[in-house]
Amino acid sequence: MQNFRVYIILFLLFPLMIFADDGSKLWLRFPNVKKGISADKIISKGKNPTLDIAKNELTDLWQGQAVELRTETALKNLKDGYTIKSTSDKITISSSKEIGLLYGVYHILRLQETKSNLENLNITEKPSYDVRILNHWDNLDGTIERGYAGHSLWKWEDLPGKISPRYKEYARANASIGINSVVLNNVNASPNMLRRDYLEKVKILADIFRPYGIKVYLSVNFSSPKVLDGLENSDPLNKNVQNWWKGKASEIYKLIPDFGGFLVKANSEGQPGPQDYGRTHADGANMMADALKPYNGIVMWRAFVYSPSNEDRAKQAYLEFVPLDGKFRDNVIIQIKNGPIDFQPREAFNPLFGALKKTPEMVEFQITQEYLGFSNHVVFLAPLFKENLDSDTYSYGKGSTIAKLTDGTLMKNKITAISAVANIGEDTNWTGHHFAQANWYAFGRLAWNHDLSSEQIADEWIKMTFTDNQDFVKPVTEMMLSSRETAVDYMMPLGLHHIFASGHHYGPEPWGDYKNGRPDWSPVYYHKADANGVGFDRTKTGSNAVSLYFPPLNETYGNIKTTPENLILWFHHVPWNYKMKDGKTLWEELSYKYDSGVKNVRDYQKIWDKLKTYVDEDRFTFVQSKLKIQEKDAVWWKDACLLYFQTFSKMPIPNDIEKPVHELEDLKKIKLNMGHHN
Ligand code: GCW
Repeated sequence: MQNFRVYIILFLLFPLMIFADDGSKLWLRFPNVKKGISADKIISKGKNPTLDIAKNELTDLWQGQAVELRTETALKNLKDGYTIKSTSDKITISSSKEIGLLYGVYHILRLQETKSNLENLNITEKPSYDVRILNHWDNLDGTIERGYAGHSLWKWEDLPGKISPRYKEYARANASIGINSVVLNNVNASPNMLRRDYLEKVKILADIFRPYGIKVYLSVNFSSPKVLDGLENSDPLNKNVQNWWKGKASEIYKLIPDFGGFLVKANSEGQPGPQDYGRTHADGANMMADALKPYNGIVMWRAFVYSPSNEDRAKQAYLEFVPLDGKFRDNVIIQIKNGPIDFQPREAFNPLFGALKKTPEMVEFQITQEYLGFSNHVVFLAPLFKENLDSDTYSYGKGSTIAKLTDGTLMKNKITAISAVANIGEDTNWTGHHFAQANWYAFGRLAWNHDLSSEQIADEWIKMTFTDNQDFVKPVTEMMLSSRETAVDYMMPLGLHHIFASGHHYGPEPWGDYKNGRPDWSPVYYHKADANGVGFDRTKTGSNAVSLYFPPLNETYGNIKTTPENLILWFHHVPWNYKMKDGKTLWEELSYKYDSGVKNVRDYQKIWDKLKTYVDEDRFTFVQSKLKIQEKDAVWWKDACLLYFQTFSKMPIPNDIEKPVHELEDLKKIKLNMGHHN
């Protein structure tokens, strides 16, 4: 009897057990696949660990005709790319490299899972960038700076002896979208990363990642020679220091022959750097470049530098780096955040893009949602990435987009690269929110092909991650595609920026005025609200940051009438009663934007609730409860910003929008205990 009851319960639970999905498989779910083709239907020559993975993926997952995997030296100019050609009984994937064959296998698997046409395939793929790299901001103690998906995946304590199965799963997920490089540790780097015992741990990860085509890079601390080995200083012109880096490079390459190189944050937010010794960023970068050169390693030197000075923060990277153009070694690339401030919901592009004519540049995006509601908000980032890559800098005349500047089209860059700060942690679903997986996916896909549209990326991801049923795909695509603009609307519409609570950057604090701290970390520094209006004057009458842009953008942004309204408060201090293009006053426009942000989130809740039947229970309720948080946060943002700005505008909140439900004084008292310095 007892047993019988257990059986009944198990029987009732069975359907749930099948359909429960914890998100751990990401976009590699293959829900309908039991096994793939038999090994004798795979034609390939040679033996190689990467090829073995490709074959295993086919025997595990491929449901179609026979597959031939061919290495063809004639295809060298495709780099990691490949061709796919099909006849009725065979698909042929060709590439000059084994990794290209693996990428080709993931391509046909994607076609299979998105139910795409598999007939008469004639595909040629070549990656937009050579280095497609994730930057992990993971610390050696297992915490992650700006990480919202639990602790670090890297178990430094357990390595090199004990190996987590997730290292391989991580590598496979990256390979499936073409990511081929990773920086393992935080740019606020511990010198210990370069200690022998840590390098031996890094070697293990590099060995696991290698067959998946992934190279390991490290963030390094500029003071490492002094801190680790007691050198008198870490001055880049000191011979002993130079030799120290050469020795370190040789030690690393003995362990990891294909090591990628260094990522460096120097003289930024308190990190040490060459300026500590009166040297330039070029002196610092070149010293490391010389050490890595014999092994083909590269230096990614970050342009995220600013200090509390009278100069507008949005100009500082430009002013620092433009005079150094031409002074860098050819294995140095300058890594530039998409905007000139700091990964805000919307920024103008960084004017440094296109301003360096002799030095390769690469973009740094942020996948982790430091400024976009952590892992609580649905914000699909492909539109943000695309907006930046498609921005025309005019540096070589019309059509000089950031994509074309960085991918080698306009400058014959020896190195082309694109990077993003990862949102990955040890949470079962990897990214803290099921929809945040889409941002990892989107970055990989765009790094491979920056011409893909946000819509196509969303479509692929939804079909592989959830279902290809159009009744699900359509509304979810709409939600994802509008979600970034929605977040901008309820957080910082019309070009407002950096009005976050200090430190953790979750939630609003437009009143923040840190008189005793860094003014350039204060929200009031960025919005400059007063009785007259709101916004940062970056025209000639203000900081004149507009002059850093190439014509005609300097004029376009310099004139309030021609500045795109979504950046109007980025470039101008705008009177509250200024007439916007739709006839509303600035104050009204601001009010409606905040309101529409809130309304859109409520629409997302309705959309999601209707989709219950298409999603497993686990993911359905998970996303449903996250959307509740997002809705509450959106109302919080709207009330905080409108009530606070109203103390300056003294104008009424338009009658047809929902009234604030909070008191400003109560909102000012909210102090979240989330730590962090700036
Ligand atoms: O966005 C800011 C973050 C810091 C980060 C810094 C950087 C790693 O608030 O946490 O430090 O940028 O990019 O260096």
